Amino acid sequence: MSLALGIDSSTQSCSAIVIDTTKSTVVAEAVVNFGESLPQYNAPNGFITNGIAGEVHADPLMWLDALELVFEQLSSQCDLAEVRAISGAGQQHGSVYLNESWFDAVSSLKTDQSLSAQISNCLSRRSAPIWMDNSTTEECREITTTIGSSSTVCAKSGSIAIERFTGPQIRRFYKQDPSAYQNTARVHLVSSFICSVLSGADAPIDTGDGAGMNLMHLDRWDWDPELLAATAPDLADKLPTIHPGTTNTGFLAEYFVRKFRFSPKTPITIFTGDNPSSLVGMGAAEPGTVVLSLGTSDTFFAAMPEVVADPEGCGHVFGNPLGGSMSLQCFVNGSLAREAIKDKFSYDWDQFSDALNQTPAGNEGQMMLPFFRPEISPRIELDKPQLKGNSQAFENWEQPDAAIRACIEGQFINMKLRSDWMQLSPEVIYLTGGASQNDAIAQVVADIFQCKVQRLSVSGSVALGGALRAAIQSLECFTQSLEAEFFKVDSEQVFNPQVSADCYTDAFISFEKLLKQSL
Ligand code: ADP
Ligand code: XUL
Repeated sequence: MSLALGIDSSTQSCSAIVIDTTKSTVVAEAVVNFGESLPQYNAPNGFITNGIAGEVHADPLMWLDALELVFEQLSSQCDLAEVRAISGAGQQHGSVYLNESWFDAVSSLKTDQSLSAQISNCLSRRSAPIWMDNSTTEECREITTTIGSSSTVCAKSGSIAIERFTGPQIRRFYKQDPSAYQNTARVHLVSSFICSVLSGADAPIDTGDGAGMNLMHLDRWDWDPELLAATAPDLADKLPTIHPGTTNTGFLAEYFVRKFRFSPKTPITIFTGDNPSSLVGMGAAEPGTVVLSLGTSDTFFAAMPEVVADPEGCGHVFGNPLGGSMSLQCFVNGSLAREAIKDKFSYDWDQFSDALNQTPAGNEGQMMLPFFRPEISPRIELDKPQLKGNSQAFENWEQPDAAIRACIEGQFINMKLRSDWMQLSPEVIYLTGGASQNDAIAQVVADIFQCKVQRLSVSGSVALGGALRAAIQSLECFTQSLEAEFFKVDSEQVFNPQVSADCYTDAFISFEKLLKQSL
C-alpha cells in the first residue's frame, strides 16, 4: 500500500485527502470549516470581519489549529503511519510575518503544546492579509511608478501591481509599521508557512504561488531585485528561496510523528497555491484543458504552452507546479455573491437551484452586474449589484427567481468576456470548488460558454492535487497513469449546452453596455 496525503489550507476551510496510489482509491477525507469549528477566531467565513479601508485579514493561528483538527479526523479513518508522501497548497497571496524566534520555534516543536501556542510568539504581525484585501491601491501605484509602468511590472512578474498580491501588501505593512516590519525576519505565503510547520524547518516558496506576489521574475523564476527594492527595504533577506514545484523540502517534523503517529522520514513536497494545485488535481497540467473553480473566489485557468499576459491587466501568469506556466483570471464575487443573493431571499440551495431551473436561459433580457463587493475582473468599485430589467418589479428585487438567474448569468457572461485574452476555445470545461456540486449552476456555465462542462468524481481538487504531486515526486508514480485512474468521468457529471449560442448574443452586448455605464 502506498498512501499519499494532500492538504488544502483554503479561505473558508482546511481539508485533506489520503489516496492509495496502488489501488487508485480515496482512503480518507477530512474537512474543518474555520467558522464552524473554530468560532473563537471570530471569522465565520475564514476572515476577520469589519476590516477597515479594504483590509481583509485572517489569523494564521486558526490555520494551525485547523490543521491539527484535520489530522485528528484523518487518523480516525486510516493509519497515518502508512502515508509515504505529503504535499499540499494554500489560498494564494496571503502573507504571514514572523520574527527571528520563528527559525528556532519551527525546528523544535514539542507535543506538550499545540502548534498555535508555540508559533504565537513568533508572529511579528498578529494577522495575515489575505487575497480578499484590496487596501493597497496607493502601494500598487508607488511600486508601478518606481518600476516605470504597469506593462513593465507585468512583463517581469506576469501581473500588473495588484492590491491582493503579496508585494503591495508587504509595502503597506512596511509603511504602516516600520518597526514591526524591521522586526520581521521572514515573510511566508500561506502555502510556505504551512509547509514549514509540517517540515519543522523554514520552507521555500514554489514558482506557482511565488508568481502571485509581484516580486518574482518570470524569465528566471526567481526574485526580481528591482521589484524587491520598489516594495520594501531589505526584503531579499526576509523572503524564503524560490524552487520549482517538483522539489522535496524535507521530511515530516517529529511533532506530527509523535502526535498523529505518522512514520518518521515521510517526505514532503513543496506546497503551492490553491489554483496551481487544482490544475494538477483536475488532470489539467498539460495545455488543452480549461478549469473553472467555483470556490470563495471563482477562478478560470489553464496550463499554457507559452507565457500569455492579459492586455487589460486583470489576468495573471503563475508557475505550473508540474513545469511551465498557467494563466488565470480571478473573480472576487464568487460563492459569497451567490450566497448573498440566496440569503437575501431566505432560500436554501435547493430553492436556489429551483429558481435557476424554472427561469428561461437568457432571463428574458433581464440582467445584473453581480458585484456585492469591489470586483477585480474587471476593476469596478461597486458594493451592491446593479439590475437592468424590463419591469420595475425586477429592478426593485421583487422577483427572486429572475434575480437569481440574472446573478448567475451575469457572473458567467462576465467570466467569458474577461477570459477571452487567454485565446482558449475549450471543448470541455472542468468544474471544481464548493459550488460545482450545484447542477443548475453547471448547466448555466455550459449554456453560456457553449461547451461541455464536466465534474470529476473526486471532489476537492486542491487537496487531490497535493496528494498527486506528492505521489509523483516521492513515490515514483507517473502523472498519466494517476490521471487515467483518478479522473474517470461519470456521465451524470457531464452537462451539455441546452440552448444555442444565439440565446446569449444580445446579453453579451447589453452586459458590456451596462458595465461601461457603471465603471
Ligand atoms: P474555498 O476553497 O475558497 O474555501 P470552497 O471551494 O470550499 O471554498 O467553496 C465554498 C463555497 O461553496 C461556499 O461559500 C458555498 O457558497 C458554496 N456552496 C456549497 N454548496 C453549494 C451549493 N449547493 N450550491 C452553490 N454553492 C454552494
Ligand atoms: C487567485 C486568488 C484566489 C485565492 C483564493 O489569484 O486570489 O483564487 O487563491 O482561492
